[in-house]
Amino acid sequence: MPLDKNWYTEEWAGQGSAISLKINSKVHDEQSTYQRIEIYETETFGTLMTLDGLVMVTDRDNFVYHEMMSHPALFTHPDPQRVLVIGGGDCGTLHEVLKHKTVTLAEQVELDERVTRVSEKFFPELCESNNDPRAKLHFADGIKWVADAKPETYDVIIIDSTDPVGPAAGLFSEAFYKNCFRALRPKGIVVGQSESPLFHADLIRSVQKSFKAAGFRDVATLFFPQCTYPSGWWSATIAGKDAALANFRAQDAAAKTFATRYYNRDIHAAALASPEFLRTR
Ligand code: AG3
Repeated sequence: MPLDKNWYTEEWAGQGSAISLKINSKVHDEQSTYQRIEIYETETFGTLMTLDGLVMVTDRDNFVYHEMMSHPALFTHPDPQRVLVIGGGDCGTLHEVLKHKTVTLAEQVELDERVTRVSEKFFPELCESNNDPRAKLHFADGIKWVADAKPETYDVIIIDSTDPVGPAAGLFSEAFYKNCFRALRPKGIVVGQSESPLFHADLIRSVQKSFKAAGFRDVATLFFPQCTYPSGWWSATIAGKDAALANFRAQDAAAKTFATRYYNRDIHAAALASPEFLRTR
């Protein structure tokens, strides 16, 4: 229920809370084969994209999410060359991945081509690297893509999904993580967005358990603020095929050759600290 017609509101079902952003205008509205894609110009958060009424990206705060979905994984792998992004149709994660000079191939597998086309128009800075010769954009089912991938194809797999409902639900399953495990080369790293620590702690625990059950040796959750997502507090769960996650390339992160606005070596270490209610070790 909107506060008034000049506000966009995402109500957080069952949580008695919501996020509202003051809107100047709605600039795009379409029903794609998969979902409703809407774009708004907000008063203070820049452009906003929602999918089926849920906040995906705003200009103002997407950097936190996209940097935390990519740099911790890439600075944990010793030499990330081949990277797969599942989902991520707005291309913000891809853009961060391509900042790493070691990367020779960054494949993105997004189900809904319309999300990418709309993002190219309304979020040009997220799509800036789409023409990088290392980037390959595929529009296909990520679950099937990973199931069909040759064993030991990728160094890093990033699961930049929507909430675990509808077509994205399978991206939170042990069966999918087993296929990720198989598709990763030795020393491979997988990371998936894992929702709000405050609202979805059970989901985070289940994602951690499923990664372990799928064979990953070390699993950890990264925590970071994301003020326009449910509860304003978000997470990504990272797993190492056969490597310990605490040994990230801290020196390289400290001496990184590209700009970030949130991620740095100390943020990386701090993000790995677990709240008491989610401690696993
Ligand atoms: N990833 C979406 C996270 C889920 C947000 N959930 C919500 N608003 N209820 C977004 C893709 C960004 N590349």
